[in-house]
Amino acid sequence: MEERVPPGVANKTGSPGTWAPRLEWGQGLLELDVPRVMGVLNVTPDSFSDGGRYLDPGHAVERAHAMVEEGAAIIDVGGESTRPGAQAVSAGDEIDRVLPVVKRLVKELKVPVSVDTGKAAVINAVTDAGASLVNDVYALRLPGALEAAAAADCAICLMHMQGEPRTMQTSPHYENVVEEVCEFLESRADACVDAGIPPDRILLDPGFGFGKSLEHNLLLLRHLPELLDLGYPVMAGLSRKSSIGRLTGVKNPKERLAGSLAAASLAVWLGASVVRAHDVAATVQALAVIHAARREA
Ligand code: HH2
Repeated sequence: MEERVPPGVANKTGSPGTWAPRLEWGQGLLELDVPRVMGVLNVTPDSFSDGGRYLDPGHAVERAHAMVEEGAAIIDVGGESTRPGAQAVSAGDEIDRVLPVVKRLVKELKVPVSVDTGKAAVINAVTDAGASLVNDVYALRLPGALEAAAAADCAICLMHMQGEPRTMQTSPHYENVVEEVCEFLESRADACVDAGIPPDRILLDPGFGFGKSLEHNLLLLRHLPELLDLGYPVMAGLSRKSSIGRLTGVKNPKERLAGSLAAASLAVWLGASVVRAHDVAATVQALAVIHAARREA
């Protein structure tokens, strides 16, 4: 495969790469030549930082419009919390939560709509309704998910997670976290390509906080360029997460903005093309500075 290193990020020989990453789906494409922000919209009662705020579809749609105005390039709708210890939700309940919102957003927004799900039935329902991206923390490993995503015309975000949400933070263990995450994501991307999903529809995510200690998260952040070597654009989701809380001593997730901006900025400096964030306006502003500085570099 050609060496796919984004402009401004040093490739293996030390010179800046020229690859212009992009994400495609049936009806569209998102150029990733500038870092993009994916705005988080959780229509759940129990998400770790915004649970309960957007359960009402009207409020959710309003919030999505506000995030687009603030500069979000993608809106990610989630109907099941994946925080450590979260209770599982049936496919039917998840569809009931996300589908009315997705239907409206697809009609009303000019930006692609993503759905944070791993269940085949939900993937079928939301892609039929016009969602452009499936963001799957299970990396399409749940029964029927790979087939459902391949049959739809959507882009895919494949995320690494050790274990499953309820127990993943109990005692995460790796011999070499960077190598293991890269190997896992490469094998899942290969599985997608084998199933007929074109490589330009694939985004990779190391899954910060998903079966990882603080040290694992920091190693993955520092070594993000190794993930870029796989030849796919990378997304990073560190917004308000407990790692930020541990590093800063800030207990309330909503008060972790400064730490989240530092993490998002570092991730983009190290090559991430998309940042998943709750605080869209501030993140867009931070990334504009990082992008300009990286181009100069
Ligand atoms: N993090 C969360 C959820 N989905 N998807 C990707 N690709 N990457 C992430 O880092 C990621 C994700 C957790 O954040 P949030 O959605 O705010 O919380 P909850 O899972 O409690 O709804």
